[in-house]
Amino acid sequence: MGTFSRRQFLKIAGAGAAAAAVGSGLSTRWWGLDPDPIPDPGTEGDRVVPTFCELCFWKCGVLAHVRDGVVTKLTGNPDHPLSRGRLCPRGAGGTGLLYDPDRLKRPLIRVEKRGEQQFREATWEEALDFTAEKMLAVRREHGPEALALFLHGFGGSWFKHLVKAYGSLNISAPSYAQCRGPREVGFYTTFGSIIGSPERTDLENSRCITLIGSHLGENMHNTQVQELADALARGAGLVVVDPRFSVAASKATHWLPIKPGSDIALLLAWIHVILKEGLYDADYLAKHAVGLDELKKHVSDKTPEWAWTHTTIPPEKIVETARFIAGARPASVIHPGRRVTWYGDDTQRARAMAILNALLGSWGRKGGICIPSSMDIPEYPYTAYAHKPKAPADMPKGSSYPMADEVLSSGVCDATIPGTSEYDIRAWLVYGTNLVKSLPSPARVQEAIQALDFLAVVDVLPVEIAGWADVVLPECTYLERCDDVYAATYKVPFLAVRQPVVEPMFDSKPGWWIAQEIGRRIGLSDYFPWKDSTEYAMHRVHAAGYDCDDLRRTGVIVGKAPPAFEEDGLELTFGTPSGKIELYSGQLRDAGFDPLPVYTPPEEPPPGMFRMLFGRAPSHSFGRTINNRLLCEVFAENEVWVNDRICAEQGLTDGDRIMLVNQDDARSGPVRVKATRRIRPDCVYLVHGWGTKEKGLTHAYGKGASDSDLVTRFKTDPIMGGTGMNVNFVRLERV
Ligand SMILES: Nc1nc2c(c(=O)[nH]1)N[C@H]1C(S)=C(S)[C@@H](COP(=O)(O)OP(=O)(O)OC[C@H]3O[C@@H](n4cnc5c(=O)[nH]c(N)nc54)[C@H](O)[C@@H]3O)O[C@H]1N2
Ligand SMILES: Nc1nc2c(c(=O)[nH]1)N[C@H]1C(S)=C(S)[C@@H](COP(=O)(O)OP(=O)(O)OC[C@H]3O[C@@H](n4cnc5c(=O)[nH]c(N)nc54)[C@H](O)[C@@H]3O)O[C@H]1N2
Ligand code: SF4
Ligand SMILES: [Mo]
Repeated sequence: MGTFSRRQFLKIAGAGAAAAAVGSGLSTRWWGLDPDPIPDPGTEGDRVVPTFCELCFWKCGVLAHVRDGVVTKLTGNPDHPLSRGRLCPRGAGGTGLLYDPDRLKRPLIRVEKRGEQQFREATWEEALDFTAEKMLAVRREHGPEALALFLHGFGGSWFKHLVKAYGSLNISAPSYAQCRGPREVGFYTTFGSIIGSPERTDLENSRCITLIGSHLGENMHNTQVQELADALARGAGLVVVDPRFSVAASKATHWLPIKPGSDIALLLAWIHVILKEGLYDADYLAKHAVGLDELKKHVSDKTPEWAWTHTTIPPEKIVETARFIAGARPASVIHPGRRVTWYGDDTQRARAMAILNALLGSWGRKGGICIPSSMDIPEYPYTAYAHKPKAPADMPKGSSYPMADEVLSSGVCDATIPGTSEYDIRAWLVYGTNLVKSLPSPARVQEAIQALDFLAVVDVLPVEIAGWADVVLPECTYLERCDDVYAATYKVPFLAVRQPVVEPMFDSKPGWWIAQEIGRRIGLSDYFPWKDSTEYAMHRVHAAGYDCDDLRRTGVIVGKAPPAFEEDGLELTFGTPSGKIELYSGQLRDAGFDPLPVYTPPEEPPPGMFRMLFGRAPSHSFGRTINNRLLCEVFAENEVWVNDRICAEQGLTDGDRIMLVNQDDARSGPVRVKATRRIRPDCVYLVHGWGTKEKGLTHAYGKGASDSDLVTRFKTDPIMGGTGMNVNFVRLERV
């Protein structure tokens, strides 16, 4: 095993005919996006099952309507604090996943036939025995820590449990080191708490909202978008800092088209103005913060004129926006962002944003950042994990990222390449994460995969990572299963339940069952005493003293919220070493890092090249929806945004097909040009997730370009190991 041709598209001997896409067409009507006069089925006679969404990780409450065994529409649960009666387009289009004819239908085992590799369908019995046998072999030969679990999504908890019981701590999600990790560390070192998910911003009460690249409105996290819309309707100010005229920018009071990678310079200049003009919340800082003098000294020369040379934003605009932002304090919030892995100095950018929030007095204040709470739901009682596991292998030899507070997926991937880390990872279990597209440096990911003894993938679709697997275990979708209960940490604490709306289609199975069956086969039955996931979840609900029937009927129980703001009588506390907000971070200093954020200009694009930026589209989640036929009716494929002046210079017109070729000669597939004034001339922009080479995704195949293929370089954040991925440059080549 481990030869070069490990990879093969999912070639299924004698694959059955595609199932009819029942339900498609019907649902589009319900989000008001389909102009065709489809007969309205109404709602009378529908069975309505409350559950929660898995089209992204916001976990909105859903009411699923079922008629004649078919899910006809998905609407937002009005009682659920995250959906408030609404879903985003992706959530409403969830039936496009349920009824996707390309879904994984049966377990698959890779076979090598006369030198040719392909998959054959297998029974669950066979696939699970095979998985168990491989996991036992890895443990016997290399120790349990040689198995790594990668995961994303709520259903991953069953596998986390399995792998902990097995004895490995190599459990990681790209949603940390490739997404929100630097933000958590930046805020943690300042306030002693992370931001977490759902974000604890109180946009609905804000009088001024500042978005540093977080493109709410395209980043479609439902509640935040609703709150942003409400705040704007009430007349709140909006400052958007983005090299691209985003949807949010189109609603903004001030749009600052910043030069990519120079945000720390802008933030330091804003801090400079706010300190110099005494616009900060002096009482709040006197009571809660340390390090103001050091901060004042640090930014004394970070004038708007200085920042202008780096950001290209005129000094008078920097002064005007600093006053605008400070004028609304404390109900003025610098949104912490979410995917902040941009340039490798991301923790420091997050620190600068945290410090600015502190100057505004917005942490723990209405319209700023709330102090969330959650309901106390006891664990299901099971045997304690027996092993004394080895520390994760995610830190490459000779380096350490001391402030990382979760395991780094990129680090575990690297540790799979022999000799890179303290010990080698030999097997991967991959749940709901498409590592080929979400980890940087595709070549390095391939090298790691080639070195594996065993790769098992649990997914719903034949995505890239499944094509590399030795065994593919088809999970049923979120509409066909019960998972654990969700006790959210939010402004209002709540408890939500995911319950099956229809029976699993094909021969797919829920993750809890797959994990339990593997557990039984590798001698971990004691860790899986529950009858099924419903019994598991309801045991917890019952133990917490809540009414299970009530929860199952309504889908959500909203708890009583303790005060979330200082104005409501909350006594603010901070989990930092000093017990105060640390404007100056002794913790970072002691670890050998800058105690106050320092700006270092990013590398310039080489002549004729443009910085490649990427982000989201409202109606898609990464690559997980590109095959969703309903959502593709709204947004069919990505385009590359190119400044219209550049287009004119290069003789390109809107709609031309080009290739993007990066600094290492990596190429995208052909993609249409969107010639626009809505982006700076020094960068181009793609919506992430497109450009699949998976033929099994029959609808998405060949559509759009993949940013992931072009992220051959990244810059690692020295503080916590996040991988800054906005550091690649592309040139435009005509097809
Ligand atoms: N519809 C939809 N919504 C989603 C998701 C989805 O897939 N689809 N995914 C969810 C997830 S997991 C995440 S992490 C979030 C990500 O969403 P966000 O955290 O909001 O955004 P990013 O992807 O980090 O950044 C994209 C924006 O940053 C701008 N940008 C790029 N470089 C710079 C720069 O140097 N400076 C500044 N100021 N701006 C810059 C880009 O032009 C773009 O508008 O979205 C979430 N919401
Ligand atoms: N180049 C580049 N890299 C990125 C990003 C980027 O914008 N560009 N974004 C980064 C960010 S913000 C994040 S959060 C990560 C996310 O990256 P990933 O963790 O890879 O998440 P997704 O892309 O959503 O992949 C989800 C996988 O889950 C599968 N899936 C969907 N539903 C289910 C289910 O119910 N059960 C199971 N078992 N599988 C399911 C889908 O088919 C898909 O294969 O990627 C990061 N990496
Ligand atoms: S934001 Fe949209 S996709 Fe995400 S959970 Fe909510 S409805 Fe689903
Ligand atoms: Mo993310």
